[in-house]
Amino acid sequence: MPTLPNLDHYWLPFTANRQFKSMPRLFKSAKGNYYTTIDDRVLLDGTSGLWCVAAGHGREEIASAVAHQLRTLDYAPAFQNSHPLAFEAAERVAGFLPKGLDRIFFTGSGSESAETALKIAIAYHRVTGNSLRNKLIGREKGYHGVNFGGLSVGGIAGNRKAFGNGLPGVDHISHTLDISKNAFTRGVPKDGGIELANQFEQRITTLHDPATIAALIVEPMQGSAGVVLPPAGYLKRLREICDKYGILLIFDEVITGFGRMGTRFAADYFGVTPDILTMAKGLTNGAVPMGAVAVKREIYDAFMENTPANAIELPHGYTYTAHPIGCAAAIATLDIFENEKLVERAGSLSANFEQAAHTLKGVPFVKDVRNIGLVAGIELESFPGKPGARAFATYLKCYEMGVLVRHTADIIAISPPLTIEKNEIDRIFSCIAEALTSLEKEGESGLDLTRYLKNEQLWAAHQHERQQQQTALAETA
Ligand code: PXG
Repeated sequence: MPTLPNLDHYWLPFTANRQFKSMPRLFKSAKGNYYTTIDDRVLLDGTSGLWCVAAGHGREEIASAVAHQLRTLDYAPAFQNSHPLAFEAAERVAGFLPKGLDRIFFTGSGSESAETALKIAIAYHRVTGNSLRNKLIGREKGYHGVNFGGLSVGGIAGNRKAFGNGLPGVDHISHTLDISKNAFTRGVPKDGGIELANQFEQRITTLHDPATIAALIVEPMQGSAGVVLPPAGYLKRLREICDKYGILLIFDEVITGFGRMGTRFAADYFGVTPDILTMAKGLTNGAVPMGAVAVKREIYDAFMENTPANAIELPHGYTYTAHPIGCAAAIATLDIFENEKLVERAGSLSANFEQAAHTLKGVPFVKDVRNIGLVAGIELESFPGKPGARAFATYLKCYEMGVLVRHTADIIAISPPLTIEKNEIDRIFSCIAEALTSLEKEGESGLDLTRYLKNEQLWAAHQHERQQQQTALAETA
């Protein structure tokens, strides 16, 4: 039996800690499209970690670039000093982005990228003489990380309600999910996009003075809320409305960036260029915590032109902005994307992926399948009175069968590494089908957590016992 670490001290994020510690699911290594757990289960990674390991796990190129950088320059002060890789990484990221978005601010995560983008938007209007423009608009079901700005413009009630009021001067527009009309649509829904986007204009003109709105922030495809797609024409129309009223459009591409849609960014997929674009995750293949915010050159120039010489143009930044290790990892990641044509690979696999995802139509409990690029959301009917339980049991069953899937509420989200093979795509969806079919047979007893991961439950009990003995020994000593 593998020995467990002491589970007492680590407080896990977005996790039912007591439940987890009664059934710990610990990974010890990863290579290519697979994880290995501490009891040697091999799991096909259907989720790219948390949507971040786009180029597959254990990439030597990244490991050696990072190791070399650590030995050469482990850290350089980020304020008033820098290091050459920061500039090289920014140039490379700019070269990967849609034309025009070529001034790059580095952060340490997606959440920091969201805060940075919102702050730049407000500060931009101030620096150009429009200090009244300081309201922010987000969307229902939006996820922009967990810091107060992102939380405020975000639209997932469960993430917001524990944390008070958030920022003032924030409003939200509707999400675009309508299962009653669009269930099992392949790719983006065809209808309704313009009407939905027009609600934005209606909201800002009826409830606000549009001249007080600094920015609208949207995920082109909502990831965390369970894969919510924009209907055709929706994002283009948002762009037009923003232009009409002088509002900055921010795309949060933390999930959709780096090939996930089969294009470099969702901006490329939809042919809509935002004024500001946030990223993280795939930027370093998940290997080093790092994010970035790209802004249009005009925005950067406005700060340079409207601030006194020798003054700090943007009083914002982090100790770990453009960290040398992050920059080394980002450059190595972009090299892999280029050398292996990963974006093109994702694009050409998308049709197979869509086909495989939609084989779930007709499988027990499946009420919608949504897909785009290498992303699929499978929405399940909730078990009456136990929201989320069915998707959680599906995740545990798939884990037992050797496939890692993500669950949020009663939605399963699939987002494999872009290095996934066709047979592996088929395996992910057939595993989900098998899990759901057996859950149907088992009825409510299938949701009983004591049925799952017996090995893990045994360790947890064992570890608990050991700790109790140690505490008793310490007390008698
Ligand atoms: N914006 C978007 C669009 C995201 O998806 C963040 C910001 C925040 O990034 P950081 O690096 O601060 O976590 C995210 C993160 C999931 C899941 O399974 C999604 C995220 C993170 C963890 C899990 O849906 N998205």
